[in-house]
Amino acid sequence: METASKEIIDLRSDTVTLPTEEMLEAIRHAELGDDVYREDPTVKKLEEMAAEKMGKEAALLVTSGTQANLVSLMNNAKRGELVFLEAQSHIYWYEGGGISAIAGLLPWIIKSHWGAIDPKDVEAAIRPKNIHFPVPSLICIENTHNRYGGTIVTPDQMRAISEVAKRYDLKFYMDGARIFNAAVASKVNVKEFTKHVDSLMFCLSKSLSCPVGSVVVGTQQFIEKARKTRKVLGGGMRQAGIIAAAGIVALEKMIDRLEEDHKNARRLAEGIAKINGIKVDLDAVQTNMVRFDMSDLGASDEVFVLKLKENGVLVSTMAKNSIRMVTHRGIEKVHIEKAINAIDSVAKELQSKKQA
Ligand code: TLP
Repeated sequence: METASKEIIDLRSDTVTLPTEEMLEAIRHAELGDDVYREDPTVKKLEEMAAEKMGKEAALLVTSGTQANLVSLMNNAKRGELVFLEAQSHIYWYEGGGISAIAGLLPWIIKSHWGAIDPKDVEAAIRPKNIHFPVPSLICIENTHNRYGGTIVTPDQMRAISEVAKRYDLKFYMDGARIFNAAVASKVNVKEFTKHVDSLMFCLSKSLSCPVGSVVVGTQQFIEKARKTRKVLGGGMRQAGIIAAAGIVALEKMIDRLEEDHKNARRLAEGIAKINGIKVDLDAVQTNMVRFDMSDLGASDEVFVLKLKENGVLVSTMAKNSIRMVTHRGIEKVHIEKAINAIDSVAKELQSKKQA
């Protein structure tokens, strides 16, 4: 199965991937039950597989990455407590402020280099125990880091952060929406990353091609509590095996192929790096995303996105003059070449207007 339209090259996100034929087959034949009663064998199987893969005791299927983060925040900290977050993190930017509105937590943001917060900055942000200060309880990281363009927080960097967490008795959580991209690109087992955190989530519905779902992973006790929190948030699902069935195929078959997406992202980045008016930091292209600056073209990012769309290529904006492209299973070599050509012709058109 391919992306929704054959004419359009959709580089907006890896969330646009459609399920594989094998997933659809698995969904069709999944053994089902009521998962709120814990009677769905397919969900149980996925959760066991996920826990095992991540080297943790237990896992819980949830509806989305946003719900996974919310459940985990609510589980890891009490209302009014302080959570250390990377300043460009998805939780802080793109989850509708749920961290405060629903979880009642106080985000304390820490700037970073390419998404990897410096443990010294976390340490400096921890204030002494004092009646005036909110109680710090949690450090969150994101891996790979979305707004930095899919950059990897390395296992070494994670270990250093975990040491601060342990020293100050804080929990350590990872939004690992794309942690398999990090593992495949680093050529290490995903456990090299996950062993440093107490809990994490990863998404099935992004580069792994599933239609729906994310998974929260942690200790048995954490997941028991998460099950209740998920129910409170309206995320208790009944015959959720139809979602889990695709997730099982994803864990079995869709991880190794991520390398292809990474190669395509690299090819795309190298191709557009040669285009006049486009600035791309090739060192930041570490997984399946390419982020570039087009401020020299003399047009707004909105105009650029629209012009590209007219040329059959969909991309998204991340910030003023900053464009993101994400490679995924629906994108092949031939699409990469077409996308580079489309970007080249839009850049030329905008530059000739700028000079006129
Ligand atoms: N990211 C989406 C958009 O929301 C920006 C995308 O297209 O990349 N954590 C990270 C790191 C994410 O990138 C996302 C989704 C989520 C959490 C939330 O997942 P969903 O969309 O399933 O709620």
